[in-house]
Amino acid sequence: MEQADLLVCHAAQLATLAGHSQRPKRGPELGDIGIIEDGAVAVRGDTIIAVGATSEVLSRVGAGPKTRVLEAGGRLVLPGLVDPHTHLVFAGSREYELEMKIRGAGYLEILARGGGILDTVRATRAASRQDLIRTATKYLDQMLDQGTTTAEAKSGYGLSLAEELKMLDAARELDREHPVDLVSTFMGAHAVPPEYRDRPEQFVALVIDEMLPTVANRQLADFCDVFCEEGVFSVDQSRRILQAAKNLGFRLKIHADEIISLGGAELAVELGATSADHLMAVSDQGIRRLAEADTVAVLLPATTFCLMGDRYAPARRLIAAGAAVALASDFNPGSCPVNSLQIVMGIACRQLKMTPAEAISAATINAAHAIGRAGAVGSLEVGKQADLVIFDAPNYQYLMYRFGANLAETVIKSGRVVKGGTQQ
Ligand code: IZC
Ligand code: ZN
Repeated sequence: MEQADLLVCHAAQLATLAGHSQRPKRGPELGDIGIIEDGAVAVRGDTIIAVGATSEVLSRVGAGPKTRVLEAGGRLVLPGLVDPHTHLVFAGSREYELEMKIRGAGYLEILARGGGILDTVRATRAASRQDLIRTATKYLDQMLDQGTTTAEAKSGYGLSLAEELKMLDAARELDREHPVDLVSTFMGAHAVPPEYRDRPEQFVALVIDEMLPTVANRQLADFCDVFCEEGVFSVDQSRRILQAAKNLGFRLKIHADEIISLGGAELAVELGATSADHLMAVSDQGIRRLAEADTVAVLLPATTFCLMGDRYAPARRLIAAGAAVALASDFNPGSCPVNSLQIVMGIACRQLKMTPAEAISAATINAAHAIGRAGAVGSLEVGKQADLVIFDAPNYQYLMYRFGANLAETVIKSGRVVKGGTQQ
């Protein structure tokens, strides 16, 4: 009998999210999270070797004197949460924007005045790679503490070749050093930097001709993303950048239809993007296209909340149409300083009207699909990476109900207990 190194047992509820490693969940599938009562997970090394009812797992896997046993009685066990959209690496902060927004200033208005993203670009350019790593480590520690075990991280506050490389190098080192696994996205087309203000087409050319090939050569990012938005990058510019990225082997993401309905969702589907993100202003046609495509619709309701918007992404219509919906934090210094997926799921339930089960599917297996990692993470299945969280919640509905509290009690990343682990 195979011996387990780690055994989590007697969970009141264990949600496996199993059966969707090949294709993301859509429609009613989102509501079924594969609950096992009195559930257990057995781990050897960094891999899951058994999942099921505790009695069943104990009959298949040996627990010797060296096996660490965590009793999860009365608690909820989920796969480690996956955050598929963050702007993790940056310097500085923009708390002053809060009062500007309270007084009625819009996000794009602040950016047009040279603030917003461009303020973070100034701070990030002035920071060393080591400064960026130190700051991001603090944010990653907070994320892990709240149950996030895999995250995407975008560049896009450098906006010159050297500065973008500095950000991507920092992300690579963070991926190596920190328990949270990072998937890197190159986002040189996040904003037009001040030195190109009067010649944005030349900046697009710089992204296409210099930045993309260098980032590809150095294998510094899996994905390429563009902020396709009025006053930022047009649909035509976004298409050219993303097509060039695709030709170099990048997988694609788009900041699509966040504030103005430009057709970003349609562009994402046209280019075969892995995800279309935001979608607060997605058109009916965009919803239909997403429903027919493999492109994952990544919704970021904490951003709408922080922007004090009155229009949330149409999650119910997307789910009803058959789109594969995921959730992410959008953690960044401006539009969304929230890095807790527990909070994001809580907002998704209340404002997107997603059910607790749908929110969990969206922040685990579907989120893993949105970053191309569903083969390794996002569900509790034999052979997958042993990333799991024990929540101080008697059932999965309770996790959403206790909005604002951090209920992640024990976090296990690649088979290693990285938080808690005191339940004997
Ligand atoms: O720093 O404002 N929306 N990019 C697009 C952001 C928000 C990040 C920021
Ligand atoms: Zn974003």
